[in-house]
Amino acid sequence: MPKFYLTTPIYYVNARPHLGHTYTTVIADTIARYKRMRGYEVVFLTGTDEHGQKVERAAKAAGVNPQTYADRISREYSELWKELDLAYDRFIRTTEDRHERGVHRLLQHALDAGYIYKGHYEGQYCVFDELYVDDPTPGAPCPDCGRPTERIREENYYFKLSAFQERLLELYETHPEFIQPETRRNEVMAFVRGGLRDLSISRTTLKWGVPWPGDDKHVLYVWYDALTSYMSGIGYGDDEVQFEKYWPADLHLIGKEILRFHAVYWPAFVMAATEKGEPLELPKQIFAHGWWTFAGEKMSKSRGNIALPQPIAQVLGIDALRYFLLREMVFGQDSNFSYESLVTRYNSDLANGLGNLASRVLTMIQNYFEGEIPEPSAGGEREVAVARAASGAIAAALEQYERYEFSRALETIWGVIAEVDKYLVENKPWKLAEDGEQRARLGTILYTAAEALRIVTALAHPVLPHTTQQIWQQLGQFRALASLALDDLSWGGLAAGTRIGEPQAVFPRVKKEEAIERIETMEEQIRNPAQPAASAAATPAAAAPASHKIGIEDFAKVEMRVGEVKTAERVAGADKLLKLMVDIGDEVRQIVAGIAEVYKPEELVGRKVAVVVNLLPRKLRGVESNGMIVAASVPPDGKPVLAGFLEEVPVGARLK
Ligand code: ME8
Repeated sequence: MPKFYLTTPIYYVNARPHLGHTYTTVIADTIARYKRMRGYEVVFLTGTDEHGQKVERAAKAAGVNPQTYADRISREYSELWKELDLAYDRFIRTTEDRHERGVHRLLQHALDAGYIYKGHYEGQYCVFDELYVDDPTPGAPCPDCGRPTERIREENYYFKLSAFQERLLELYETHPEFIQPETRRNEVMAFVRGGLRDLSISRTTLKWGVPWPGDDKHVLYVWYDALTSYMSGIGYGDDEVQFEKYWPADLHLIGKEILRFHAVYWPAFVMAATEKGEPLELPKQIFAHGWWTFAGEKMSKSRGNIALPQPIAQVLGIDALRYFLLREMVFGQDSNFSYESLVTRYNSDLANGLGNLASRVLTMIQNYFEGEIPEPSAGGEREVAVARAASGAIAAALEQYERYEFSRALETIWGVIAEVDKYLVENKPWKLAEDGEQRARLGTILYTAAEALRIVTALAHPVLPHTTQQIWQQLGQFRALASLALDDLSWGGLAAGTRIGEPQAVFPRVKKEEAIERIETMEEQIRNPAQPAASAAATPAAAAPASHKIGIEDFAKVEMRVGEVKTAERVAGADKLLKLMVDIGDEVRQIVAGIAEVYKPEELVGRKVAVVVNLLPRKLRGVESNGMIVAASVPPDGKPVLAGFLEEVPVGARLK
């Protein structure tokens, strides 16, 4: 079985993960799933970058030592990836011993080959980017982040990057696929042609790093350390059998801001170790994608203008988050993020598109053919056209996935959905069902639609792993969709007579304003759990990890009481909302709660609930709400389950 080894950047632990990090990890997960369906043995590595000044400073600001801080944020990353079901195979942390062994090994080969020497640096330095800056003016702005630089004088170990200029240019020329997309390759080539200067790869100004072997004063430059994780993460310096099996990396996925480190430094570090060490192959491809921006500015933790993935996944589902990220951004270019376009796409493409098609087709098979896929008779022109569209989409989408053109692959797949929608509207199977004479024709139409749905479902699986598996099962397919070989997918594979499962809606339509409000409220709660929502935006994102724990005095600010629901009714025009009158002891409050999809109004009357009574009043769908009913939000879709009491409790009692 051929192997495919791919990586995400290892993320800095100086602040919590946001939508930008999620984007890269979602792409990697999609490629991993796709490659598995094409018969590859895939290894997908991610991890955390835990050394360097940024982390040291962030830990200090949080009042803990760097290791404790790194442990905390690294866990946030791995837990978030699990929550989002991003199925990485390996996770590497640069503070692990196995990683340090790998770094020392790679470095030793470069030392042996004479590519490292001791020198001095005196000049401006950007602490934030850990970058030496050419401009000698005191306080000169960093060319990357614009922050003022500091003057430093250091004795350093230097890496002879200048010796690799020709070899790098040759690499880019002989392997045009090495840097993608093409425009980025041109930028890198122009940079390298402009001349390469040797690179300082040690620091004496900080302690938080991999120690320099045999020289205690120095730690390794964080980028030498971090890049080597792509090798240590699969066993370099630790488990040679694994390493031999998976190296070289087939794909390093990164954001465009770290392209130079990956396309210039990294291959040079590997080349340097090859000369006197073991023969190491170079990574095969570096793909630099664009940025998610918010109102035109890069979404970044230092700017604090970030969106978080969890509330989106909770309100719309994990697959909706994935779909949006991959459909909205042309891979390689920048894209602006907005909740408005997120929810619009959800409703148009997922609820009205795939979700609606699946439920229509399956329900008709259930109703007209007792849940059995009908036998098609020889199709006419229109059936041939649908079959041709679906077969053409298989070929096109596989090619597009192969080139990592996710938005185009999704357009191709959704083209089939549109074709089938049109086919159904034109042939009106619901009308034919009224006429017994038309049964054979009806069977052909529903077979054709179901078979196209099967193909769409299989093709969309790498992007929508959860919902497509649900539809797959509803189509009566019992082998896991992930184990389907995409190369075997072809028209006609659906067996007549297959019993379908119970049709269940995927991607229920949402009300735009309401969904956005829920996402934003949840986001504020995650960002700043101890603060009232109104002040959350003013808190710098970098400070958030420190506020994970709150003092009892913070908790005491939340006044929760036992309430009893007196009346309950639906809110007109809002599927999710109920208007409740709740007795909280000294008064009866009107509270609007987003629980209507789970609880019927009549079930709630007389029920004891936990109520937050000291929230500022707010309007939901124009109805004033004076408090909040406490409920568990159950993954994956955030279904609310009301908190309650097992013993008898008096109305108005305080929860502490
Ligand atoms: O750079 N849009 O870590 P990092 C799209 N530790 N992607 C984004 C993004 C945005 N607005 N913001 C972040 C580091 N990303 C180093 C990497 S690798 C050996 C060391 C993604 O935590 C994107 O993949 O700053 C970017 O390259 C990465 O997160 C940066 O993560």
